[in-house]
Amino acid sequence: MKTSPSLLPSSIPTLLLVLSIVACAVVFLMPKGNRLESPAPDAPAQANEESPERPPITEPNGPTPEGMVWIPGGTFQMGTRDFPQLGEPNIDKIKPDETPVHEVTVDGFWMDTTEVTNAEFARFVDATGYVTFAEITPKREDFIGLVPDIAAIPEENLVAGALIFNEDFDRENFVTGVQNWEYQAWKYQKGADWRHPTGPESSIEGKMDHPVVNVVYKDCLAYCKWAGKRLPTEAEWEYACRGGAEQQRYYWGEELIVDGKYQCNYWQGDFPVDRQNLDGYLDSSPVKSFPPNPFGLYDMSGNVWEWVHDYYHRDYYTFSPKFNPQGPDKWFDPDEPHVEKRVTRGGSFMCNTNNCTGYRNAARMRSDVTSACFHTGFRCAIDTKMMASKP
Ligand SMILES: [Ca+2]
Ligand SMILES: [Ca+2]
Repeated sequence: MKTSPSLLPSSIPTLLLVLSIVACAVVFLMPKGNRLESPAPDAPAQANEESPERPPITEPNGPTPEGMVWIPGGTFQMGTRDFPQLGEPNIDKIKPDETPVHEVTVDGFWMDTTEVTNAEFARFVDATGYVTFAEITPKREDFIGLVPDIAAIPEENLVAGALIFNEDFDRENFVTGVQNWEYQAWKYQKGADWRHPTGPESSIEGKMDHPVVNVVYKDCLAYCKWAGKRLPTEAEWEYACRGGAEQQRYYWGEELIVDGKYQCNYWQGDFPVDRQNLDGYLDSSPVKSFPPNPFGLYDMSGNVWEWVHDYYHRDYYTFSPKFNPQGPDKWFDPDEPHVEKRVTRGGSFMCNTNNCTGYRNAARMRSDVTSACFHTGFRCAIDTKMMASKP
């Protein structure tokens, strides 16, 4: 395989759709709810709501909720300073959006010790009757502006589903070194949703302690509201992930494998042709299958990507406020400027050393807010203001 670009397949559906139509092949569809019409320009720095002069909150103002851990506030270096100089090899596949490294202070908060599991999500659905985005059949009008002629979309392709790995991708004609080459190994799977991670024939039976997947951003918000929690900001997420270790590659150290032991669930072998199962899991693993970080958080690296609060903006680190940054006011991904994107963090069982390396502490991902993917879930946070307002 040729050298790969650093683009990552987390915002796949739009491109799959367009490529498919251009190729007059099978059309993969992904509904696009609430898509905005115009791309977001570079966002200006937003004003801090709070003075950066006061010290961060380090003490909790209530008992630690079940299944969570208190993350004492503090200051850290967000991003990476390891972006290679011109001519140096980019072994870690670091992207420019991880730079510049900058000082950030966050207040203390509670964070879920694990990704939200199928069992937890099932309790939410049972209690509320909530229907996730991937379970809703898209309408033809959802694709206005995304395809040249929405009338040309075959009726049979307007189906609910999610994005999964395509085990049967075309190995003979597979090419790397072109933009978004990874998409060749993905497909839109009819009938894939949180109860059916890889399609209607699959199920979560026996996987209730695995992270829920195939949830989009607004599904996470609905769960959070029900649980009395919220999504962590990107800064909170990275601060919590690092576990107090400054500018370390991984929260356990600098080497991916320690004493022959795998530290997180990722993909071994060259993506996508060589799918080895050396860490014990080809896809998701039960939460807590790998050692926690110093804060007691599990699977911050690997297993499934985790939605966070912030819009994705490639250059956010150049204008991010120092104190409790909440993300930019608008998204900005120059590769797909019309697609509304939020950040996902931590990598997944699909990440590997030759492509994604999303399991690094500093790695960022841009994700289409309406992409349900079989490698993406979330975890929640509670801050001291929320705790103070609890009855
Ligand atoms: Ca694995
Ligand atoms: Ca994870």
